[in-house]
Formats: sequence, structure tokens, C-alpha cells
Amino acid sequence: MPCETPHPTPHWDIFCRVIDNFGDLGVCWRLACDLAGRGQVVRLWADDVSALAWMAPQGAPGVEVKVWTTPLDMTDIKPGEVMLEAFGCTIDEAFVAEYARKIRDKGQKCAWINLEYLSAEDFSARCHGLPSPVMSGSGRGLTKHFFYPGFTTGTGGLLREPDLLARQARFDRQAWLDDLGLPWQGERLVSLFCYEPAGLDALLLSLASGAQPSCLLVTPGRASAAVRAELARMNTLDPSWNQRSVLSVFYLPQLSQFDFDHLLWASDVNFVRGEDSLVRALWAGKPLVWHIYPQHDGVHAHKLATFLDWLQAPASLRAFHRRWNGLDAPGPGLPDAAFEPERWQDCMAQARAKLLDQADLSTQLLNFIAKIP
Ligand code: TRH
Repeated sequence: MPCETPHPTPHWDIFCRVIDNFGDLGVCWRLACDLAGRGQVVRLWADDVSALAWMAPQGAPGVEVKVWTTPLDMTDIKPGEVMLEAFGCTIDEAFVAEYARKIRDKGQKCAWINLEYLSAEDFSARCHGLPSPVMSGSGRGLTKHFFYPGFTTGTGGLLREPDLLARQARFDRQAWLDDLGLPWQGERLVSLFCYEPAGLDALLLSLASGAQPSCLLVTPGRASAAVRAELARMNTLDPSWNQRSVLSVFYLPQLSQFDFDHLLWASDVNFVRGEDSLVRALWAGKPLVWHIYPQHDGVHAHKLATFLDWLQAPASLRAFHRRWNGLDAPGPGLPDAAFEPERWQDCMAQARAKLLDQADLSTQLLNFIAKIP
């Protein structure tokens, strides 16, 4: 008769609904891989897994990807020990019922986590770890817990794989650029991952008029569409705007998530967006500009301001962010929104050092689950 393992490896079910863009899946995939790398067994349920074809073409050991159908196909599915819903997605009643039955039958604790969006706002620390008794549905009587990522003590921290710093230290910029096919001549490299930024024309003009040659590394999709449209507009208005060819533009292919880090490490300045790429750019430690995910009710302006406060961003970086995110119209009396990455380096280095002192998200999540009564 096989022996029962006293502490079997926890199995996780992570649920992810793709709202738009790549961040929902990007965060969940990264979390799944990080947990699997720490010996957990992870099943990732996502309603649209298509982006994984380029984001994670090799898959990852210990991570099983399942398409989250509606209704959920429960054939041969037994829930694991931890059930995590990302960003408030609602797990199917049938799955929750099965989970509730299982933990009751086995006398296991309820590890049902609601992973929230990243924010530097106060509520992240205030609400992190709070229990939420489930009052209705098949999970009635169970308790969910809120888990808030964040930049400060008291939050759940940020995803950071145990080998990230070692990988970064080993990174060979020239070799990576060669592999990419970029004929790099020592220009300043500026990566661009964004939506349709309000300050794109100002950035292009600034790069084209700089003393130093720059190469803009443009990610595919919305960023490249925005750049192509802006270049066409500027070339029509004034064909001589980049006459000295101080600015060159290189359109990137879709990179795997692993390689996306390399892009951020290879670049001298990183323009990022959403949530996951912001965190990766913080680890890269280079001057960064964040295109925050815009929300219709405008709450992103406050979210951006609290992030810049946490970053202790100098005035020029704040002004640049406001312009980039369309929160200031250019005009007299407004602070200068010049592109001055050399003045932004110090706060980035300090922020990175502060974050490295904080326990990473997966470590905190594992500890948190271990402590659930
Ligand atoms: O794609 P995003 O804009 O995602 C956003 C945010 O997550 C936002 O908070 C959310 O509400 C919204 O989606 C629905 O930006 P983000 O978060 O940086 O995610 C991009 C992911 O794509 C990230 O994991 C990095 C990955 N990526 C690659 O792997 N290769 C690439 O070439 C590129 C450009 C991105």
C-alpha cells in the first residue's frame, strides 16, 4: 500500500480572464512559472491562451495550461489545494462546489486567493490579506483572502524570480542585440511598449534633435501602429524633422516574456505600460516611463501620481509622465516636460534597491497561504 505523503506538494488552480491587452495573462503566466519553479504544481486556466504562443512558446515545467471554457469543462478535473482568481475574475460555481467538497471531505483549510491589480495607492496595504467570507453560492461558508501586490511593506510585493538578478548579471547586451539582428553602433537604445501616448510626437522630436544618436526599439501591436502613424504624420508636416537621422527606428518581433526582460536590460531607457512590464522595467533599473492603463473614470491619474510619489520622481520625470499619459496639454506655465533620462537614473536605482529589500510576491504568497488558519 503506498504511503501517504504528510505534506504533499500543493496543487494550484490559477484562473485568468483576458480583458484586453496582455497583462492579465502575462502576470498569471509569470506567477504560475515562478510558483512552479519553487516546487508547486500549477494549472493555469485562461479563457484566451493565444498570446502564450509567443509569450511562452516553450511552456514551463510544472505548469499545465487549460482553456477556461464557459461553462467550465470539469471532466476528470479535481481541484487542487489552492484556488487563485486573478483580478476579480469569478470562478465557476461547479469548480468552487468541487473545491468546497474536497476541502471539507479531507479536512483541509480553504486557500482561496483573490489576486488584485498592482497599485501604489494606500488601499493596497490597507486591504492586503483581508478575509472575505463567501455568503452565497456553492462556496458559501468558505473564506476568500485578498492579496494585493505592491511597492511597500504591508503589501504582497512584486513578482521576482529567485534567479532574476543572476540572469541579469550574466546578460550579454551585444550578443543579444546581434541575435536580434540590430546593427548597433552604440546609439542610445530606447525601448517602446505603450498604447497611443499623447506625447509621442514630442518624444520623437526630442530624440531626433538630441546630441546623441538614439534608436527606438518599438514593440509590435499598438506601439508600432502608433509610431508608424505618427511618423507618417510628421513626415507629411515637415519632411526634414529628422534630417540628420539622429533617430533611427527598429521594429521588434514579438518576444517571449523571457526575452522581453532582455529588451529592458539591453535598453538605456524603457517605455512600458500596464502592470507586468512596469515591474520588469523596475528590475531592469534603467530610467523608465510608464504609460498607465487608462480607465474611463480617470482614476488612473491618481494611481500614476501615487506611483511617482513612491518613486520620489524628480519634477521633470513627473512632468514627462503627465505629458506622455495625456494628463497635461502642453501650454504656457506648465512644468517643462523635457526628455531627460540622465536626471531620472538616481530615483530608479533607489527604487530598485528598496524593492530588493522587500520579499517578492511568490514568497509572500506561499507564506500567506501557510499561515491561513
Ligand atoms: O499588455 P498590457 O497593457 O496589459 C494591461 C495591464 O495589465 C492592465 O493593468 C490591465 O488592466 C490590462 O492589461 C487589461 O501591459 P503589461 O501588463 O505590461 O503586460 C504585457 C505583457 O506582455 C507582459 O507580461 C510582457 C509581455 N510581452 C512579451 O512577453 N513580449 C513582448 O514582445 C511584449 C511587447 C510584451
